[in-house]
Amino acid sequence: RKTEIELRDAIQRDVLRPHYQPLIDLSTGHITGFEALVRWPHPERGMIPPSEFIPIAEETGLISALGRSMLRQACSDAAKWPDEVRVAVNMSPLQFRVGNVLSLVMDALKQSGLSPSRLELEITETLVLEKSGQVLATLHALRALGVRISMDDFGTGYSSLSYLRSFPFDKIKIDQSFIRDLAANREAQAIVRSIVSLGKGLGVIITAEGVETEAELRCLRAEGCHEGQGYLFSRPRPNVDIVGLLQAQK
Ligand code: G
Ligand code: G
Ligand code: MN
Ligand code: NA
Repeated sequence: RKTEIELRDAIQRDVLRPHYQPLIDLSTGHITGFEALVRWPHPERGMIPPSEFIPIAEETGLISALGRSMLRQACSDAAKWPDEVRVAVNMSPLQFRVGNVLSLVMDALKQSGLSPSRLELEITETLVLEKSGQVLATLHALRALGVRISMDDFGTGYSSLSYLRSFPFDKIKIDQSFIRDLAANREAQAIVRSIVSLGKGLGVIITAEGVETEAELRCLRAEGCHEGQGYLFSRPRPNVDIVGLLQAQK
């Protein structure tokens, strides 16, 4: 396939770049960190979004090289941000199956000089549902280093609350489908309310994804949701814009 060949070439030439979307503390309005989201600047097709090539990268195994590159870039970019600002990196379940995630992370931290406590790894339910002893051991080892582990896209897929007992997450990110129409939709409100209460009980930070309107923000604040992310605050931006974004909030 043409896209696969071009993607392989783009990874080899190291042209994929993370863009960064801020995570906002909803009680103070301050930026606590940024999620790294991969972008592919293509000479003819413009900026290609990850939805168009992450699935191909996963099918072809290119996700290992892509993931390693994103982790390295995100850590070295974040190492130059102010000390209290964290970076969140998405990890494909395939990376856990194929490579040694622990040494990958340790290498990226060492090369960049980033403190482990400033790195968050976003994983999905699929990974935890595999209930692999090896995966669980890796997650515990990462956490022992001081790296934080977030459950991404919570509420989609085959959610089972039992995995929240088998692994201690630091953060749960509510999928954006629950945030749509939050202001007008009582069912969505009830779901968000119960996830926030679950988070309080477990001592886990709750982040709402895909916050687009002031009305959604008001609802999330009313429910006591800790953190928000979405176009209302900012679209994902290249690293050159990040220092300016942080200055502007002061
Ligand atoms: O930026 P956008 O909303 O288009 O991202 C789409 C999807 O791509 C999201 O589900 C996100 O988790 C995923 N994604 C973005 N960057 C990365 C990455 O570096 N690695 C992996 N595995 N997934 C990513
Ligand atoms: O990793 P994850 O699957 O959660 O990726 C987040 C995705 O959601 C990224 O592709 C990002 O560009 C996208 N996104 C971020 N904020 C918003 C938003 O406010 N609205 C919508 N529709 N998408 C968003
Ligand atoms: Mn994510
Ligand atoms: Na998500």
